[in-house]
Amino acid sequence: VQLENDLYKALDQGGNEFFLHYQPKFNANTNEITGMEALVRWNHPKLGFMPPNMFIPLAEETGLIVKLGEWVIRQSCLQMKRWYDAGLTELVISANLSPQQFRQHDITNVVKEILEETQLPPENLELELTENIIIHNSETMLATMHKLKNLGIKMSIDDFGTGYSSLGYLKDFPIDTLKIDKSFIDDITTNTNNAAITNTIITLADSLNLSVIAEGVEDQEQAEFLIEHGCYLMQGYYFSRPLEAAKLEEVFLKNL
Ligand code: G
Ligand code: G
Ligand code: NA
Ligand code: MN
Repeated sequence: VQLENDLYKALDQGGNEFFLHYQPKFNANTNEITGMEALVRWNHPKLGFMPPNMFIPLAEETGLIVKLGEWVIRQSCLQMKRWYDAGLTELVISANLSPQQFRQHDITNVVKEILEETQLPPENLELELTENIIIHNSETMLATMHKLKNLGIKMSIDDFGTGYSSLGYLKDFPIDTLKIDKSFIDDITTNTNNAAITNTIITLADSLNLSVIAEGVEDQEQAEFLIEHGCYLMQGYYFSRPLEAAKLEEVFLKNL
């Protein structure tokens, strides 16, 4: 309860206890960074650095994720606009959209207003939807996805392969990218089942004309396996951990 109160207070005070780290995404073909995922961190006034696993689930349960998520999208767009203005017009910033956030009635307007306010071109923003959002296929859900997509943003399905979504519906979703869950990538070179699942997702994405990216890539063998099997977009500790903006610029955006 204390933590819940602190979270509420931190959000009420405008969010300056929060900050974002950015984990780059790479194209292993061109060796270029294509964008970055924003990941929220909380510097608690008494407890210090809080890992997201300690407050994201709480934020979800209490509904505070709506306000926190809005803060994340706004900060992501503000940061990406700075990079855009510095000439990095091809990069796409991704923010995670939680199920609660997706279900809030005015999510489309929230995103629309943030885009207008920050002047970030919509195609430079991606929302990562967890597969949980889409397992309960419904008209409302589909309508929300289309409204979001019609803003001109990109959308991906995060942690793909873990959520038992019905593959038959996938073709109806206005999405751009499938993000293969880390759990399959972990032992991709030793576990033939996970290798087969990964290949299936890559093939599926290809036949639906979607992009595919692997998350949680930790070593060269995994990267090589993915390239061999037609997945060139990757994210993971092998390339980079999530970094603060200044560090990301220093290491990966050298031409700034
Ligand atoms: O950032 P990792 O670094 O530790 O994140 C742990 C978990 O918290 C992941 O499941 C990640 O998706 C989630 N997470 C991090 N930032 C956000 C965010 O801004 N919104 C949501 N909904 N989840 C986030
Ligand atoms: O739920 P989501 O897919 O957004 O989770 C992102 C989480 O995964 C963050 O906690 C991020 O720090 C973590 N992560 C990203 N790349 C790797 C990796 O290569 N290995 C491990 N163990 N975690 C990673
Ligand atoms: Na994500
Ligand atoms: Mn994920």
